[in-house]
Amino acid sequence: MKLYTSQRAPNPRRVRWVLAEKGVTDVEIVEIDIMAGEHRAPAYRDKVGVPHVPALELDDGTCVTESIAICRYLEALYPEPNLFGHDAREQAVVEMWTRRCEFYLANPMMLTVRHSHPALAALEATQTTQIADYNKVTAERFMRMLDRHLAGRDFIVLDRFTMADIVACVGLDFARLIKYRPPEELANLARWYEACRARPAAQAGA
Ligand SMILES: N[C@@H](CCC(=O)N[C@@H](CS)C(=O)NCC(=O)O)C(=O)O
Repeated sequence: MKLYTSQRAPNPRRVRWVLAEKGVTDVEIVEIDIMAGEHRAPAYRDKVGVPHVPALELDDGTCVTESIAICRYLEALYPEPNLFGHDAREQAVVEMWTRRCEFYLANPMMLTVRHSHPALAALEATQTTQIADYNKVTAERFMRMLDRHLAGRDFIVLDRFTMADIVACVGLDFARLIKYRPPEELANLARWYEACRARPAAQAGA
């Protein structure tokens, strides 16, 4: 298998983190330079179907994009440690929190960064301050809810580290590019965040 990835890009980092948690090392890593537009080159785009990273090329040539779909595929191949839930109940609540963290935290944080970091203007048709501001408000609303949820909990869902923790932590880490830090008063969020960042696998793709 080949993983097309890009250093510092948040969605590929989710996949690198999952590989590291599972101790998988036999995936060829192919670095795509987004800032140089390599993901838009016809050879890449036609192969994977979209001008995005990450993409996982399977040995039969199938290309899977969408970071969560890739991570689910990896979980099916390498079930332990489990990141998506063992039984139906666990899978439902992990999915619920993973989607919440993606829609209400990671995506808004990503838009905040892309619409405020000068170097990322090249990736947007129009870099717009209002989009950054609006999305920061959305993300911080979710952070406050997550902070309350994390009172007395070490992880976002279940009693162990899951995909939801990866998605949320990567989303917050990406915002460090603009020197963003979550509001200081969110102590439960801060404790959880530091614990996630301290995991050895957190370094993968960071
Ligand atoms: N929903 C997709 C998003 C993929 C995505 O947008 N990747 C970014 C890098 S994090 C990208 O390829 N950006 C290129 C661009 O915007 O031109 C996923 O989860 O994989």
